[in-house]
Amino acid sequence: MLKILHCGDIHLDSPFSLLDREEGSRRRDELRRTFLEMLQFARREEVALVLISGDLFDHGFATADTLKLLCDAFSAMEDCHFVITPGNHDAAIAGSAYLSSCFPPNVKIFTDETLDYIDYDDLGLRIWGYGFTADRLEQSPLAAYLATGGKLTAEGKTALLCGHADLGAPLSKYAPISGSDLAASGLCYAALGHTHNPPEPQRFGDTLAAYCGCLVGRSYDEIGFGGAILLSLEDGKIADWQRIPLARRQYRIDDVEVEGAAADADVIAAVKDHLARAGYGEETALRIRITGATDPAYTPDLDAVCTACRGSLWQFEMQDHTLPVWGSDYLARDPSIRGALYRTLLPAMQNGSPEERSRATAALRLGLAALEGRL
Ligand SMILES: [Mn+2]
Repeated sequence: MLKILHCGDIHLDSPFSLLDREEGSRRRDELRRTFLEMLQFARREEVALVLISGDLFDHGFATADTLKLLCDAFSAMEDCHFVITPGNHDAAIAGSAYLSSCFPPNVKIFTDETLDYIDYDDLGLRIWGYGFTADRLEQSPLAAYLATGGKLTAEGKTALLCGHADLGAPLSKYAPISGSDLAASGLCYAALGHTHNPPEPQRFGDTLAAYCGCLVGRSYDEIGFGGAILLSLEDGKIADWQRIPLARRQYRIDDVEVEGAAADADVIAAVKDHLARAGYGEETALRIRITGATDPAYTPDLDAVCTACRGSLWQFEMQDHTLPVWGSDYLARDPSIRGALYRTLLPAMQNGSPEERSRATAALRLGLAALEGRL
């Protein structure tokens, strides 16, 4: 059994520019620590090869400390091979660590846009790869190679591809690789990077194409525990693959339905019930979106709900996606100005864009409160 670890989109030394300096520095430390923990995992699993499919760094210029940490860690695993294929956030441009630093001999870096390969005779592997040399790569290196009549399979070797790519997005500026080219390639596995929230791996002919996703989520745009893919090969075929969560923290966005809510107590009860079932703790940054039809006379106080429900969560925020139309037949029939207000705003609340919905919802709540003397 031959084990390969596929990781990417690590974005070491991310600036975390939305956070203050201290928190940004803490998060960069955490990212580096998780990367080292991933290498410890690879060592425990006796992984023979680590594929890093781009965006190891967040930009071309990694700090000297981070580079030293990496090179020391790679050197300490001299029995393990590492392959790095630079992506759009860590392109092999002038001044890049990839061109100037002394990575140890067990690390191979693809620094050219043209598809090329490295043979690992000891492992029976041929690893194909390419690297971004700018912040975009508008042609598919795989398509260009296949167009020359080149073959990717090799007698007696299992052929794998490692690269930062936008699979199935022909107009993408980030190495638009197509499923039909993968199907024609005869590759066993395509280790892809670029998509931080990884979709399910897809099969194209003999090729299993997988995104590893990011190692550690950095915001609500990157959901769940990040990690890597552990691939096991037997007799030149994939015997098993699994996602290994490695991040210590996660971002999550959950919807909680509060149909019929008429007071904060109703919302608090629904959110607490959801949290009790989900079992999140200090490892989770949670955004809850409350949904459903609520009493027209009720305006949720999101701060109050947050304070009541926060518990031990790492971060907690709420968004209101409810519509104040619960039991609103009386408003639909109301001949007074209240009914007119409701009937005017209802189409935008039900069919408008998210902004129109939220504006119409706020207008109805405020309008009803004013008309009913609750302001
Ligand atoms: Mn990335």
